[in-house]
Amino acid sequence: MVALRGALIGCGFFAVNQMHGWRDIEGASIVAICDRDPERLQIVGDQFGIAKRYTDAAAMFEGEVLDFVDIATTAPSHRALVELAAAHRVPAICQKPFAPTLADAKAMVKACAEAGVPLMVHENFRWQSPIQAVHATLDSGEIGTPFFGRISFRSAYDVFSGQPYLATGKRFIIEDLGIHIIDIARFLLGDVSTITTRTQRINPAIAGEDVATMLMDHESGATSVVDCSYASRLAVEPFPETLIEIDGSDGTIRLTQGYKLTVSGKGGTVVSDVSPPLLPWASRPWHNIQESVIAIQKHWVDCLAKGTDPATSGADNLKTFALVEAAYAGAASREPVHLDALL
Ligand code: NAD
Ligand code: 89Y
Repeated sequence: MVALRGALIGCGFFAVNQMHGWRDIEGASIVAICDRDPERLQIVGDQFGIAKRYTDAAAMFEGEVLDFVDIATTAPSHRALVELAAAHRVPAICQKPFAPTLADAKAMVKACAEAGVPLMVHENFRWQSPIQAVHATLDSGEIGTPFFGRISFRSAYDVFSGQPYLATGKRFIIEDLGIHIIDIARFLLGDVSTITTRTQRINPAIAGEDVATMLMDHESGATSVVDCSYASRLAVEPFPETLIEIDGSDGTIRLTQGYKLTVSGKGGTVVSDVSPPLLPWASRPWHNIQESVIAIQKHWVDCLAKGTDPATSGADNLKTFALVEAAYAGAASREPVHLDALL
């Protein structure tokens, strides 16, 4: 197979995982990188042996023939970079959060649709193997029709040392982390019609909310609670595990700390270990997230080869992103927010 020629923009903290992923994937390779910070460009270029280096994304699109671009910058630059890719008719992957506002995200989806190029949001948490195992169990029909879910991420892990910008934004946990947990709720229980949200800030050293509790009505009739915290000191730090409870008409699913999956269903109770593999370049506790990076990258390569829409296409991710906007609006008003008004 001829490898797809990709370029990566943004050589920061998380991009290193994406570069490791691309190095291990058959069918695609990164031929050029870009960062406006020459120091980051050099570090990542040297680490992964990439000779073609640019400090300006426009110059890179002019200078390279690309099959796709992987945008790993933070949200403020996403719209301009996706629109640049669309203008050059280059398929694009864009890191989460998709954009600073829903209006930006909608414009990005439109630009790529009009250019006829695929757009995928790097919404990788649903690709974690424990989450895939929960999804497969639901698909099997073992617990019947789900009517309740709790998707929970509670931790006190210091995310600010690696990502200092997380401490300074007016918005924090819903936009940064809750977005993944909301997306998992959509992945498992379907699209959402209404969300009710409460937020708190417990850590006085940061600007945004570090606790969020959301109650969601799914179009399927199921109800879910999505709860996120970076202010919860537990006996054993669970970062970055998402814990899941789903109750269905014929049984229950529990994904508990330590990647233990308990399914009590039509065939009795089965307990299994759904720990993610520790890839050679990965490090605990991030290995769960790191493995999902490769999974979503493989999915992108498959989709480009087959001409199919990625599961977390830009259009799909508007529904996750709208929930983020709705959560902030509802936290401010203390009223439920209907999603159809936003989409
Ligand atoms: P970072 O600040 O460490 O890195 C971003 C890099 O992009 C910087 O080196 C910066 O110089 C560069 N950059 C910014 N604008 C640019 C532009 N216009 N052109 C070229 N380079 C530009 O940020 P990070 O922590 O690596 O986060 C990047 C993104 O990844 C964020 O959106 C974050 O939310 C996301 N992230 C995702 C996951 C996940 O699991 N999906 C985990 C962590 C972070
Ligand atoms: O930025 C966040 C993400 O996407 O996953 C975990 C994280 O790095 C910190 O909350």
